[in-house]
Amino acid sequence: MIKRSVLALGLVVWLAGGAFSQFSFYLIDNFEPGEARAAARWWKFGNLVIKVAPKPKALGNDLIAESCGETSLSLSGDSENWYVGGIGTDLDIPEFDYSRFQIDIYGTRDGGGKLSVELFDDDNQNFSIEQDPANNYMPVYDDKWVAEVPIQGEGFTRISIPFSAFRDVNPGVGDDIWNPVRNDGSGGLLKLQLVAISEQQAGKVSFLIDNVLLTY
Ligand SMILES: [Ca+2]
Ligand SMILES: [Ca+2]
Ligand SMILES: [Ca+2]
Repeated sequence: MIKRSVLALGLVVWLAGGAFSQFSFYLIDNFEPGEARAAARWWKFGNLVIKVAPKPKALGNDLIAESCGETSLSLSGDSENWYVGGIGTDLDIPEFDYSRFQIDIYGTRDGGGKLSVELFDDDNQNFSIEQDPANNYMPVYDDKWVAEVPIQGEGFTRISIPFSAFRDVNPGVGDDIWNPVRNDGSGGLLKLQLVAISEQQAGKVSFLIDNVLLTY
């Protein structure tokens, strides 16, 4: 009993340390009921169907699965030419001091594929990402950065991508420089999109995501 209290106290101290340390993480969403972040109002595009769902049971002890709480976001849908659809959210990060994007992904046997992580930074100093509906919604004045990650099988896989691994997919548009920090009137990093791509040209995806955050 004493042992357990000491352990619990240790955990509380550790958690408090994390909460107050200056450079810990920026939670975009963990999809827990009642914990929706102000910044995390997701929009949806394409054929993707999204819903908050109970977290699947883990096989045995699994620290990452435990960190996913009670509920996750389920994403599923059929693809047309590999493309299924995606979700996006605006980001509002006054003090940006992060070096990585992190997400936990729970795949399924038949619904694998890839997740395209897309970040947009403001390069024309107007706190807005202007996009061209006639050109696949590509930014007109700002950078779009992309990294693709495979969706593994069942269980939560924690993915941590350094921003240095993202590539600018619109060279010549924006300044082609990763500048997520707010300064000189630029809004810095303003938007995140997650786009699902199936394994087959006419296939489907089915997976869950959790703990979407920026960290270092
Ligand atoms: Ca802009
Ligand atoms: Ca660019
Ligand atoms: Ca830029």
